[in-house]
Amino acid sequence: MSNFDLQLEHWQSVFNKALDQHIEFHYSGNDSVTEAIKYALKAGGKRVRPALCLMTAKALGGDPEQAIPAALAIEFVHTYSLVHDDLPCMDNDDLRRGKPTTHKVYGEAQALLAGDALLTDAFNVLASQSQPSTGRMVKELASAAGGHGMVLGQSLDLYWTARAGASRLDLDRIHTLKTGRLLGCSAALGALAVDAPMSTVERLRRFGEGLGLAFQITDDLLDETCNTGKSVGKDRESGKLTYLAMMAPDLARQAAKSISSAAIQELDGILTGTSDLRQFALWLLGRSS
Ligand code: GRG
Repeated sequence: MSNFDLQLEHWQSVFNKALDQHIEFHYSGNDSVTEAIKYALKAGGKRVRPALCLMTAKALGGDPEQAIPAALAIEFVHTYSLVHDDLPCMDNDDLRRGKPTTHKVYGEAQALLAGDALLTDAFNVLASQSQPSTGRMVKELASAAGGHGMVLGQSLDLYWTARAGASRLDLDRIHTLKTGRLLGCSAALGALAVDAPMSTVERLRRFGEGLGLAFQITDDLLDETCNTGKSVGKDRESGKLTYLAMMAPDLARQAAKSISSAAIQELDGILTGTSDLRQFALWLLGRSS
């Protein structure tokens, strides 16, 4: 296990502890929607976005505890997006993280509601803090997740499924919106939580967005293996516009590398201690699950 794996495990465990506490306090009921919310939140994700958020707060010399509400809010939005993405009206997936998807266990209606609740509760968690940057953080998350961000990316992705004529620009736009915006937001919220100046927040947002795009290309490469916890090769079979539909695996790997290098350059010149973030970028690129 590398030093960085240990670092990541540390942030995952900090986050999972905070999540358990939040669940105990806010989702203690056992009604269907609450059970569906807990199932989706605890199904065992990599916690990449909260880890990036907490790591960013630390890299800027701040107290990562201050970024916990932001990390929770981001993971809530991410979890809602996966629950909705798996529904029959979207990707119609039976498996997520190697387990039955939320709608397979709780039914479509409760899964839809669980996603709605997670999205709304994310903003409750963020807005319940009283930091100078609270309003800015709410806006940052809304803009990354909403109709000019992840939702638009998802809509374009559905539009281009099984349809000819998309360009590389279309592909990059879809994934910058769908995956990049939330990773960019994770780094930006980590910076805002420790009151970093706007120029730093913007650089970190661009860093995260680049990582998101590289992450998606890696995800497409992994879709062809059996490691993702989703049905193998499903994206290609369903006519999804993937990087591998547009280029050979070697070229896709090269593209991910150069996008990731450009993202890492965003870190140059901002404060100190950004090496964990650099390692994070390299880890994302080389991940195998
Ligand atoms: C339904 C509005 C709406 C959006 C859905 C995130 C998303 C948009 C769809 C999920 C499908 C997908 C492959 C998205 C690309 C981003 C991605 C690789 C998500 C999976 O993220 P991981 O690997 O998941 O961080 P874990 O399970 O580790 O949390």
